[in-house]
Amino acid sequence: MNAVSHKQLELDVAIIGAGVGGLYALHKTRNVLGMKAEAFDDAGGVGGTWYWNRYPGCRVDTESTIYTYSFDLDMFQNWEWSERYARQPEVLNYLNAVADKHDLKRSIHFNTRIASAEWKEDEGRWLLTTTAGDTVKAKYVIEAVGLLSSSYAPQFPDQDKFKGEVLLASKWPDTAADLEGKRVGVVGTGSTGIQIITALADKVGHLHVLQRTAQWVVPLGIGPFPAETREKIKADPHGFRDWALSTAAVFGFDESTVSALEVDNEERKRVYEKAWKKGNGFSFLLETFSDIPVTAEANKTATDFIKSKIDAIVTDPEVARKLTPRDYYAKRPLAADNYYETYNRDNVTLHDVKAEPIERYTENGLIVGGKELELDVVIMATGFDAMTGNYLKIDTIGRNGVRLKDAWKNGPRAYAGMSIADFPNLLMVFGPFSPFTSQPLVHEWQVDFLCDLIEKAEQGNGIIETTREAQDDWVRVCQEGMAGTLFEVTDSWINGANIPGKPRTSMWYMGGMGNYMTEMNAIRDDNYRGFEVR
Ligand code: N01
Repeated sequence: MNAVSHKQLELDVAIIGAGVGGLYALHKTRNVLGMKAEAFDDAGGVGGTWYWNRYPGCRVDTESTIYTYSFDLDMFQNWEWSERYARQPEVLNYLNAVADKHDLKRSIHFNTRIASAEWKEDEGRWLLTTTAGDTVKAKYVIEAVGLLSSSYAPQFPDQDKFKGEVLLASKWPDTAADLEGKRVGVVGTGSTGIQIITALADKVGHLHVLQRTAQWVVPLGIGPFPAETREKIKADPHGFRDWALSTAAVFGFDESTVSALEVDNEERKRVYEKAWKKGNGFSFLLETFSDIPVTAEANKTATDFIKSKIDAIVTDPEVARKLTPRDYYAKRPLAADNYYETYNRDNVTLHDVKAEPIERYTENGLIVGGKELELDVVIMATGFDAMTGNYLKIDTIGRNGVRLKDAWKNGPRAYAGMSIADFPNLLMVFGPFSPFTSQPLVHEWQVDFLCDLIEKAEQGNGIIETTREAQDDWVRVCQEGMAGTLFEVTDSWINGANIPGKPRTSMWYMGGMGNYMTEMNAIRDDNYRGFEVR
């Protein structure tokens, strides 16, 4: 749809974002509820994070069987994923196929950024304004703006002097130069960085990894799509979906209920070896033992095991030392095949940029620890202003002139990950204080819940609010849940510590999806307790 065709558009539902959550929200509100719904996205196509993240090696690290919608039963049962962990082009292809099959694209305004949103109390409508100055009035706004979508790209001084290319992984350009044979620097060793590093090592001339903080990495277990899971889904799609949602992290396995400390060394080693062989970061963290993210003692059993793998795999002891983290294993768990093996290659050099910082660009590369590192390309894999970044980019003004950026100045506040006090009819898919899980099935679940709220509101005056008390209670429960984990004390995007100046705070419901659904179903049964639907 044309970016400027919506001057003074009037809608029932405006959806911001055409990624996984936004596409389903559009399908549900327009095709199922029959409302006048349209979506808006900055990108030139559907896919959200999968539209932008086209860097080499990009793929899901949730099994493809779980990284899917379930609402289209035929696609859920029969979509032929080629690999256990789908690559980015395949995920994007799938999302395009969903959008095409359900005729969604005609209702999406691409290349359109919503700059501001203002609640008009007297009209009971939101007034959205695009960066081009077009306006949209909508009764309900569903923000599906992405948890990990607002790129964080620190700039080193003198970038303009550099004659080579600087590429941002999360906004990878189609026009990116061929990297074959080049001297490439990768800044960042999170999920993005490790995928790039393992994908590029045997293609580039020399790879310089600029690592500030080492992370615990386990294998991913790349391989063909597991036929037995396909059969399971075909036989009982709803049963499979409901089981996946009943787990804590929605990663396609049941979390362990056994403490790492209640078994002996031999059994622990057996469990960790099995998980290492199978692959998958979330599985290693949560399917092995129940308390790795909870107590320092249990955590140490996991990190001791991974350290033993680093020492066994990496031939240069000094490189192995640099690759060994000092933190708990309590960030978003990382997984990539042959990650540590990569550092045995002659054309890969690891730089510890905490000890020897990146100072500035030169014409020919970067000054790192006082010395010039000659580079043709620098890849920034420096992460995201997670969870709150994209909400705060929209200047959002709620009831009585309350600005979202003020309401959230000490960290976000929200009810059930879906609604914010003082911002009526502004609904979020996977907003702050949502469960800490994989996303597509959870997005679907939340969109269904939001649509139940909308249907109920449509029988009345069309207003959905959240009470401040309910929001405060929810935030308190989430903060208490986070305080019981090592995620709280380990710097990462999960608690906002990765962004300079961002309030470091809990932003998650840590009780797991199963408990979240139980709680939300009880809220629904209790006449949508905490929501005021009028
Ligand atoms: O970002 P990150 P990401 N100088 O924040 C470093 C999802 N995802 O894009 O740790 C030097 O994890 C920073 O160093 P430090 C997934 O949920 C999923 O990799 O702050 N370095 C860190 O090493 C994931 O968790 C998939 O010291 C700097 C890195 O940049 C989330 O997205 C794939 C720096 C950022 O790591 C985010 O992952 C990709 C600086 N000035 C992403 N600033 C899959 O499904 C930052 N860093 C597999």
